[in-house]
Amino acid sequence: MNVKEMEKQCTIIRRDIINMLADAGSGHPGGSLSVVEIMVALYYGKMRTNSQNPKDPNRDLFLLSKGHAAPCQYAILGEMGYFDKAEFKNFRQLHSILQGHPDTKKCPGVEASTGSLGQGISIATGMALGAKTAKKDTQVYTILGDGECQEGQVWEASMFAANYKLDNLTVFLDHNGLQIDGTNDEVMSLGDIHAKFASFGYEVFEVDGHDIQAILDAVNTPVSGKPKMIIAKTVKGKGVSFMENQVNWHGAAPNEEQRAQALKELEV
Ligand SMILES: Cc1ncc(C[n+]2csc(CCOP(=O)(O)OP(=O)(O)O)c2C)c(N)n1
Ligand SMILES: [Mg+2]
Repeated sequence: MNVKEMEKQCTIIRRDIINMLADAGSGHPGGSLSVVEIMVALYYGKMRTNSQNPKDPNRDLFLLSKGHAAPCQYAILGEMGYFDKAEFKNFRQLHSILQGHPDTKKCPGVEASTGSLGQGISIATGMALGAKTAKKDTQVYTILGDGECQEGQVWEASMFAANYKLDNLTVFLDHNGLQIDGTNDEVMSLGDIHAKFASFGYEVFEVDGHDIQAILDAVNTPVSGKPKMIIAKTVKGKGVSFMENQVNWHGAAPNEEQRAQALKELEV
């Protein structure tokens, strides 16, 4: 897909997210909508994937460390043919392959079960070291939330990634400024997050997290001997006017009226 096609795909993914959440009556719209361009750029514009053989040994690996944004990953995996899109209706239902947070035992294309904040990046660093040890050229990608960075485990994983020179690991920070119950600054300020990640040994980039070309440019910039951190400035709830930058849309589903309004704003 070229960038224009990916931009259009983002709208399709946003529509799927809204429909999944409205059908389920629960879930996390804000943080799902803020990562759409990052994940579309990775899945459609960068990673080696194989929807017909999700365990293809030559695939790259993606882990959603901020696992509550699962609807975005499910929308992409469904649109790419990892499973039947009819499954979208079963999001958050008992025994569904589409659990509220990604479940690697249930959902094809999900590399690890995530949702307990901090764990995804830790698993990603282990996978990146594993690939290097096996002398494979596997690239590992993960996305952190900014609230998630308040988890100590994020920093242990970062220290590990630098120590083992994991230049096959790319970490995105979805920097939307909001978390579950307020702004980052109201809850626990991240301070100079760029300097912090740089001091932990990352090569740090900053991009507009809704600019697919900028995301791909950062992803494609070669880095040697260091893990890569891409700080993506994003808008929580991006694409749906009444959800944008609203902390109360962290974990609430649209009702039927709100679904209709959102879909009207997301015409393909
Ligand atoms: C270890 C852990 N503690 C608490 C939660 C509950 N929780 C889910 S999302 C969230 C806020 C995360 O904020 P952020 O990382 O900024 O996510 P985003 O803004 O991208 O939605 C919290 C506290 C969790 N999933 N895991
Ligand atoms: Mg956030």
